[in-house]
Amino acid sequence: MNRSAISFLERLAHKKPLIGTLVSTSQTEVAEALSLCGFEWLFIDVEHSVVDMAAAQHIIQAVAPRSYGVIRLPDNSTEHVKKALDTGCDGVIVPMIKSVSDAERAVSFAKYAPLGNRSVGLARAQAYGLNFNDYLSSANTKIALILQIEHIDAVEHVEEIVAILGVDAIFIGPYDLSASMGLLGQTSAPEVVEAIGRVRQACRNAKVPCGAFCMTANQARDEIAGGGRLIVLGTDLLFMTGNAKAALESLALEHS
Ligand code: 3PY
Ligand code: MG
Repeated sequence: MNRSAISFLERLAHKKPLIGTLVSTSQTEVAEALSLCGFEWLFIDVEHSVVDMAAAQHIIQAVAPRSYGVIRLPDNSTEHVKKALDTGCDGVIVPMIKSVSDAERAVSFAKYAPLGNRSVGLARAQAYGLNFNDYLSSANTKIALILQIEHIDAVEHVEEIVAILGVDAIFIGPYDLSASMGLLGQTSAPEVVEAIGRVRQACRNAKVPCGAFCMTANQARDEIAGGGRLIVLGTDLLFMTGNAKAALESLALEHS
Protein backbone atom coordinates (compact mmCIF):
# COMPACT_ATOMS: atom_id res chain seq x y z
CA MET A 1 0.00 0.00 0.00
CA ASN A 2 1.18 3.52 -0.73
CA ARG A 3 0.48 5.30 2.52
CA SER A 4 1.14 8.76 1.08
CA ALA A 5 -2.33 8.61 -0.51
CA ILE A 6 -3.88 9.19 2.91
CA SER A 7 -2.46 10.52 6.17
CA PHE A 8 -2.12 8.33 9.25
CA LEU A 9 -4.68 10.41 11.10
CA GLU A 10 -7.17 10.13 8.23
CA ARG A 11 -6.49 6.37 8.06
CA LEU A 12 -7.16 6.10 11.82
CA ALA A 13 -10.67 7.37 11.23
CA HIS A 14 -11.47 4.27 9.14
CA LYS A 15 -13.04 1.23 10.80
CA LYS A 16 -10.45 -1.22 9.46
CA PRO A 17 -7.76 -1.88 12.11
CA LEU A 18 -4.23 -0.65 11.52
CA ILE A 19 -1.86 -3.56 12.07
CA GLY A 20 1.64 -2.55 13.04
CA THR A 21 4.60 -3.94 14.89
CA LEU A 22 7.14 -2.54 17.32
CA VAL A 23 10.63 -1.60 16.17
CA SER A 24 13.30 -1.66 18.87
CA THR A 25 16.46 -1.87 16.76
CA SER A 26 18.16 0.95 14.87
CA GLN A 27 19.08 -0.90 11.67
CA THR A 28 16.94 0.41 8.86
CA GLU A 29 17.06 -3.00 7.16
CA VAL A 30 15.08 -4.56 10.01
CA ALA A 31 12.32 -1.95 9.77
CA GLU A 32 12.36 -2.12 5.98
CA ALA A 33 11.96 -5.92 6.08
CA LEU A 34 9.00 -5.63 8.46
CA SER A 35 7.46 -3.01 6.21
CA LEU A 36 7.92 -5.34 3.23
CA CYS A 37 6.12 -8.05 5.24
CA GLY A 38 3.05 -5.82 5.05
CA PHE A 39 2.80 -4.07 8.42
CA GLU A 40 0.87 -0.92 7.72
CA TRP A 41 2.56 1.06 10.47
CA LEU A 42 5.61 0.82 12.69
CA PHE A 43 5.66 1.71 16.38
CA ILE A 44 9.22 3.03 16.64
CA ASP A 45 10.15 2.73 20.29
CA VAL A 46 12.35 5.56 21.51
CA GLU A 47 11.11 4.99 25.09
CA HIS A 48 12.30 1.48 25.89
CA SER A 49 14.99 0.72 23.32
CA VAL A 50 18.33 1.93 22.02
CA VAL A 51 16.65 3.65 19.06
CA ASP A 52 17.34 7.39 19.22
CA MET A 53 15.64 10.19 17.32
CA ALA A 54 18.15 10.18 14.44
CA ALA A 55 17.70 6.41 13.99
CA ALA A 56 13.92 6.88 14.18
CA GLN A 57 14.12 9.34 11.30
CA HIS A 58 16.24 6.93 9.25
CA ILE A 59 13.71 4.16 9.90
CA ILE A 60 10.86 6.41 8.74
CA GLN A 61 12.84 7.24 5.59
CA ALA A 62 13.45 3.52 4.94
CA VAL A 63 9.79 2.50 5.17
CA ALA A 64 8.05 5.47 3.55
CA PRO A 65 5.74 5.49 1.69
CA ARG A 66 5.03 1.78 2.26
CA SER A 67 4.36 1.99 6.01
CA TYR A 68 3.48 4.77 8.41
CA GLY A 69 6.15 5.57 11.00
CA VAL A 70 4.98 6.55 14.48
CA ILE A 71 7.44 7.36 17.27
CA ARG A 72 6.90 6.47 20.91
CA LEU A 73 8.65 9.20 22.87
CA PRO A 74 10.77 8.75 25.99
CA ASP A 75 8.51 11.18 27.87
CA ASN A 76 6.01 14.02 27.64
CA SER A 77 8.46 16.90 27.08
CA THR A 78 8.46 19.66 24.50
CA GLU A 79 12.05 18.70 23.61
CA HIS A 80 11.08 15.17 22.59
CA VAL A 81 7.72 16.01 21.02
CA LYS A 82 9.13 18.69 18.71
CA LYS A 83 12.21 16.68 17.72
CA ALA A 84 10.09 13.61 16.92
CA LEU A 85 7.48 15.53 14.92
CA ASP A 86 10.17 17.31 12.95
CA THR A 87 11.50 13.95 11.70
CA GLY A 88 8.40 13.81 9.49
CA CYS A 89 6.83 10.96 11.44
CA ASP A 90 3.13 10.20 11.00
CA GLY A 91 2.38 10.46 14.69
CA VAL A 92 3.78 10.42 18.19
CA ILE A 93 2.84 8.22 21.13
CA VAL A 94 3.32 9.94 24.47
CA PRO A 95 3.84 7.49 27.34
CA MET A 96 2.74 7.69 30.94
CA ILE A 97 -0.03 10.27 30.79
CA LYS A 98 -1.28 10.52 34.38
CA SER A 99 -3.69 13.44 34.38
CA VAL A 100 -5.82 15.84 32.36
CA SER A 101 -3.05 18.43 32.60
CA ASP A 102 -0.48 15.90 31.26
CA ALA A 103 -2.78 15.33 28.28
CA GLU A 104 -3.23 19.08 27.74
CA ARG A 105 0.54 19.55 27.87
CA ALA A 106 1.01 16.90 25.17
CA VAL A 107 -1.55 18.66 22.95
CA SER A 108 0.15 22.01 23.50
CA PHE A 109 3.54 20.52 22.48
CA ALA A 110 2.26 18.50 19.51
CA LYS A 111 -0.30 20.74 17.80
CA TYR A 112 0.41 24.04 16.08
CA ALA A 113 -1.55 27.14 17.11
CA PRO A 114 -4.38 27.75 17.62
CA LEU A 115 -4.92 24.21 18.98
CA GLY A 116 -1.57 24.15 20.76
CA ASN A 117 1.81 25.85 20.87
CA ARG A 118 3.97 23.46 18.85
CA SER A 119 7.29 25.08 18.10
CA VAL A 120 7.94 25.76 14.41
CA GLY A 121 10.94 23.96 12.96
CA LEU A 122 12.44 23.61 9.51
CA ALA A 123 13.40 19.99 9.09
CA ARG A 124 12.44 16.79 7.27
CA ALA A 125 8.77 17.17 8.27
CA GLN A 126 8.60 20.39 6.28
CA ALA A 127 10.63 18.89 3.38
CA TYR A 128 13.56 21.03 4.54
CA GLY A 129 11.55 24.13 3.73
CA LEU A 130 10.20 22.97 0.38
CA ASN A 131 6.81 22.16 1.92
CA PHE A 132 6.86 24.63 4.78
CA ASN A 133 3.51 26.40 4.43
CA ASP A 134 1.56 23.29 3.43
CA TYR A 135 2.94 21.34 6.39
CA LEU A 136 2.14 24.14 8.84
CA SER A 137 -1.45 24.35 7.66
CA SER A 138 -2.12 20.59 7.51
CA ALA A 139 -0.07 18.98 10.30
CA ASN A 140 -2.75 19.30 12.99
CA THR A 141 -5.20 17.25 10.95
CA LYS A 142 -2.72 14.77 9.46
CA ILE A 143 -0.20 13.90 12.18
CA ALA A 144 -1.56 11.88 15.08
CA LEU A 145 -1.13 12.59 18.76
CA ILE A 146 -1.60 9.31 20.60
CA LEU A 147 -1.59 9.21 24.39
CA GLN A 148 -0.68 6.17 26.40
CA ILE A 149 -3.05 5.39 29.21
CA GLU A 150 -0.94 3.17 31.42
CA HIS A 151 -1.34 4.53 34.91
CA ILE A 152 -4.34 4.12 37.20
CA ASP A 153 -4.39 7.89 37.85
CA ALA A 154 -5.08 8.43 34.13
CA VAL A 155 -7.81 5.77 34.15
CA GLU A 156 -9.59 7.73 36.90
CA HIS A 157 -9.81 10.71 34.50
CA VAL A 158 -9.95 8.94 31.14
CA GLU A 159 -13.40 10.35 30.20
CA GLU A 160 -12.00 13.91 30.52
CA ILE A 161 -8.75 13.00 28.75
CA VAL A 162 -10.42 11.57 25.64
CA ALA A 163 -12.62 14.66 25.40
CA ILE A 164 -9.64 16.99 24.94
CA LEU A 165 -9.46 18.46 21.43
CA GLY A 166 -6.22 17.31 19.80
CA VAL A 167 -6.10 13.89 21.47
CA ASP A 168 -6.35 11.74 18.35
CA ALA A 169 -6.08 8.21 19.78
CA ILE A 170 -5.33 6.23 22.93
CA PHE A 171 -2.86 3.39 23.30
CA ILE A 172 -3.32 1.21 26.37
CA GLY A 173 -0.22 0.03 28.27
CA PRO A 174 -1.32 -2.99 30.35
CA TYR A 175 2.10 -3.64 31.87
CA ASP A 176 2.73 -0.19 33.31
CA LEU A 177 -0.95 0.01 34.25
CA SER A 178 -0.70 -3.21 36.26
CA ALA A 179 2.46 -1.91 37.95
CA SER A 180 0.72 1.35 38.91
CA MET A 181 -1.99 -0.75 40.60
CA GLY A 182 0.49 -2.72 42.69
CA LEU A 183 0.00 -5.75 40.40
CA LEU A 184 3.25 -5.74 38.44
CA GLY A 185 3.01 -7.95 35.37
CA GLN A 186 -0.48 -9.23 36.28
CA THR A 187 -2.20 -7.87 33.21
CA SER A 188 -5.03 -10.42 33.49
CA ALA A 189 -5.88 -9.54 37.11
CA PRO A 190 -9.58 -8.61 37.33
CA GLU A 191 -8.81 -5.08 38.58
CA VAL A 192 -6.50 -4.44 35.60
CA VAL A 193 -8.99 -5.91 33.12
CA GLU A 194 -11.69 -3.69 34.63
CA ALA A 195 -9.49 -0.58 34.34
CA ILE A 196 -8.73 -1.41 30.70
CA GLY A 197 -12.46 -1.90 30.09
CA ARG A 198 -13.13 1.58 31.43
CA VAL A 199 -10.55 3.06 29.03
CA ARG A 200 -12.06 1.18 26.08
CA GLN A 201 -15.56 2.31 27.01
CA ALA A 202 -14.48 5.95 27.33
CA CYS A 203 -12.84 5.76 23.88
CA ARG A 204 -15.96 4.18 22.38
CA ASN A 205 -18.21 6.86 23.88
CA ALA A 206 -15.96 9.68 22.68
CA LYS A 207 -15.34 7.98 19.28
CA VAL A 208 -11.60 8.12 19.86
CA PRO A 209 -9.72 5.17 18.33
CA CYS A 210 -7.77 3.03 20.74
CA GLY A 211 -5.52 0.01 20.69
CA ALA A 212 -2.87 -1.96 22.47
CA PHE A 213 0.25 -4.06 22.19
CA CYS A 214 -0.47 -7.73 21.43
CA MET A 215 2.13 -10.47 21.79
CA THR A 216 0.30 -12.92 19.52
CA ALA A 217 -2.13 -12.97 16.61
CA ASN A 218 -4.76 -14.47 18.95
CA GLN A 219 -4.41 -11.52 21.33
CA ALA A 220 -4.65 -9.17 18.36
CA ARG A 221 -7.84 -10.92 17.24
CA ASP A 222 -9.36 -10.37 20.72
CA GLU A 223 -8.23 -6.75 20.73
CA ILE A 224 -9.89 -6.14 17.36
CA ALA A 225 -13.04 -7.97 18.47
CA GLY A 226 -13.12 -5.63 21.48
CA GLY A 227 -13.06 -2.61 19.19
CA GLY A 228 -9.29 -1.95 19.12
CA ARG A 229 -8.12 -0.28 15.96
CA LEU A 230 -4.49 0.60 16.63
CA ILE A 231 -2.84 -2.79 16.85
CA VAL A 232 0.81 -3.52 17.57
CA LEU A 233 1.54 -7.18 16.87
CA GLY A 234 4.85 -8.40 18.31
CA THR A 235 8.22 -6.76 18.04
CA ASP A 236 11.17 -7.07 15.67
CA LEU A 237 13.22 -8.99 18.24
CA LEU A 238 10.33 -11.16 19.45
CA PHE A 239 9.78 -12.32 15.87
CA MET A 240 13.49 -13.05 15.57
CA THR A 241 13.97 -14.81 18.91
CA GLY A 242 10.72 -16.78 18.56
CA ASN A 243 11.71 -18.16 15.16
CA ALA A 244 15.37 -18.67 16.06
CA LYS A 245 14.54 -20.57 19.24
CA ALA A 246 11.91 -22.73 17.52
CA ALA A 247 14.30 -23.64 14.67
CA LEU A 248 17.08 -24.50 17.09
CA GLU A 249 14.77 -26.54 19.30
CA SER A 250 13.34 -28.52 16.37
CA LEU A 251 16.85 -29.35 15.19
CA ALA A 252 17.93 -30.30 18.69
CA LEU A 253 14.94 -32.66 18.96
CA GLU A 254 15.97 -34.42 15.73
CA HIS A 255 19.48 -34.98 17.09
CA SER A 256 18.76 -35.84 20.71
C1 3PY B 1 2.89 -1.16 28.67
O1 3PY B 1 2.22 -2.20 28.72
O2 3PY B 1 3.26 -0.52 29.66
C2 3PY B 1 3.26 -0.63 27.38
O3 3PY B 1 3.79 0.44 27.30
C3 3PY B 1 2.96 -1.48 26.17
O4 3PY B 1 3.26 -0.86 24.99
MG1 MG C 1 4.45 1.23 29.11
